[in-house]
Amino acid sequence: MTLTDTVTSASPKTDESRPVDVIEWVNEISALTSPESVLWCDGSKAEADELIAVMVASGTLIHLNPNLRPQSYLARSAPSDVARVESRTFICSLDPEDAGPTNNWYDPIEMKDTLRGLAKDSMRGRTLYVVPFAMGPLGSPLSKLGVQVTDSPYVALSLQMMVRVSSEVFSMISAGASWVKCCHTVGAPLNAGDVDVAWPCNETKYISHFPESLEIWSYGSAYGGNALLPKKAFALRIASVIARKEGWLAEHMLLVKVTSPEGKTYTMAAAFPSACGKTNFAMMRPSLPGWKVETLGDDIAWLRPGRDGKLRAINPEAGFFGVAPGTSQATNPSAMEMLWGNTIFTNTALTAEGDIWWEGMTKEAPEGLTTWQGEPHDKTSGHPAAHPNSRFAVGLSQCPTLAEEWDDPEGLVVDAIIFGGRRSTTIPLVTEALNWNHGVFLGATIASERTAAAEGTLGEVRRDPFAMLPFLGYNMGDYLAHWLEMGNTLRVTGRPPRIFQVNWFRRDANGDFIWPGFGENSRVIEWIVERLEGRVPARRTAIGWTPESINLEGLDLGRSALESLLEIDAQAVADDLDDAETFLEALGSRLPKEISRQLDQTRERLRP
Ligand code: OXD
Ligand code: MN
Repeated sequence: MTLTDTVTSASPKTDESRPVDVIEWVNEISALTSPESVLWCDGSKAEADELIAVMVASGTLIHLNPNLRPQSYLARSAPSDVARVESRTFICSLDPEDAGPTNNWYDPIEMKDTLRGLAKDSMRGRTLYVVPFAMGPLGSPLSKLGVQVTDSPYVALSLQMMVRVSSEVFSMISAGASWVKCCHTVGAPLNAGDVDVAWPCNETKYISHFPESLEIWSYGSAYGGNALLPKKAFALRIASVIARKEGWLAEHMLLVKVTSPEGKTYTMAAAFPSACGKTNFAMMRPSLPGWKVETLGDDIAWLRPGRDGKLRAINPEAGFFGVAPGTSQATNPSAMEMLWGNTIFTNTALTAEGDIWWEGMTKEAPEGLTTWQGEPHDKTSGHPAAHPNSRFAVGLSQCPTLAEEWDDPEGLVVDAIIFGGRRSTTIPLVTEALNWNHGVFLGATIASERTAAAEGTLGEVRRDPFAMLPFLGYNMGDYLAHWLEMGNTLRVTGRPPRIFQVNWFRRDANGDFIWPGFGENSRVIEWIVERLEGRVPARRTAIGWTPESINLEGLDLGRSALESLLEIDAQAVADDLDDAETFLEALGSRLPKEISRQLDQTRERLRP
């Protein structure tokens, strides 16, 4: 049976399990966008095979050499559709104050009008896929449901790798569960006789969120977070709004389980801005003997007080959409192992043998590469062969370090929350917050330097509270207040996790990184665990508790290097506080007083 047969035979007949309100919504979108056919997806292997067959035939997917990379495919995007577009991402709350000064606000009624105008007949000649999905284990008290409609088979297939796609979701919606509407179109209708392109999209793009009606509309892009709506749009922007109402947290955090040599286990959730190595941390192979780090998630965590009152976390996703360049045997051997096959790559280079390659995978680029744009690679050109934001999409189950609890509906009790950023100076290797509110202040003042791959001035420090700046669905000031409030709740029901701040990226006078990072970060994890177990004293400084020492055994790093890593330069910290204050003051009256108080107290502690 071809995909088209499936479409025409399956669509008109009413499936009893399909909820009436989902059918009505799909009919409404379908009447607006005029697709050629409608396909209700179920997440099965047969469906994935059909989607792949359609895309290989249309040229959207290149079948990689099955002897080198079984069941794996490469997609090449349009050159203008290669990353999340923050400038085209909108929060359309009724009151602009509810979006706050850190978001692009747009009037919801006007936005709906604009989108309806753009979406009119936008799916002409295409199939509309209806994808029901769960964020988190099906039936877990921490999970949420959604349905994405999309006219991109690439997106429909990627969703199968990234989230739990299942028609069981329909039964749960029929039984009354709430769900988020995710409407996506690439905005590239096909008229009779038109020849399709490999990566249809539109130069006009809108990624619009309607927090009051729990809806997302995405127009014009098929790339990553713009189009895979369960990820940043639902699991962070919309979920953060739901979480505030319901008393939990939707965070841009990796989630790991750490086992000490004594066999004690700890769950850690860590927030880092984009391009700080979250995926590498999530799959860390500790250099310290006897330690184990197991993966639960690399990008998003939902944290909620459980029935026992303790803060519990799940990863709402079921796959990775990782940045490829820089991933290698040295930086992330587990990821390299995980990508053995069954993977969709986007915008990587293609080798002469039909395998993928990206900058950093090996020292030297192989001969005969084809670039992400499908051209022969000229090594002397200075242009990378893979796009700096090229990606792999793969299911969690392929991760060799996956923790067995990854699908536990109760989630894991969080012992430590870690904040980090990319800072050449000022921020020590590791600090422990003095208490929950001080930890919230540390999260509120996270900043990270722009890397060469990102827009903006190299090295410029961008404030990115909780690494949520592009991902928060409501007012940043209200968000900080919510974090403070969560501390109050957890103090009553249980014990809030301890909060830490790390910085792997401090540089010496020559501009070289002082800390080796990657598996050696286990030395910092060891210190964190020792703190949790109350086994090591620490130095109380103006910005929190810092180590008296870190285990450097077997590492070619002297005491003086460690001192530089832990150094607190009072002037640099004071300047950093001024910068943080300027950022925070822009939140106006919604900035919690407690955050200003934490800032004042830090300044006071800095005084000689
Ligand atoms: C991501 C990001 O793609 O944070 O995960 O930008
Ligand atoms: Mn991310």
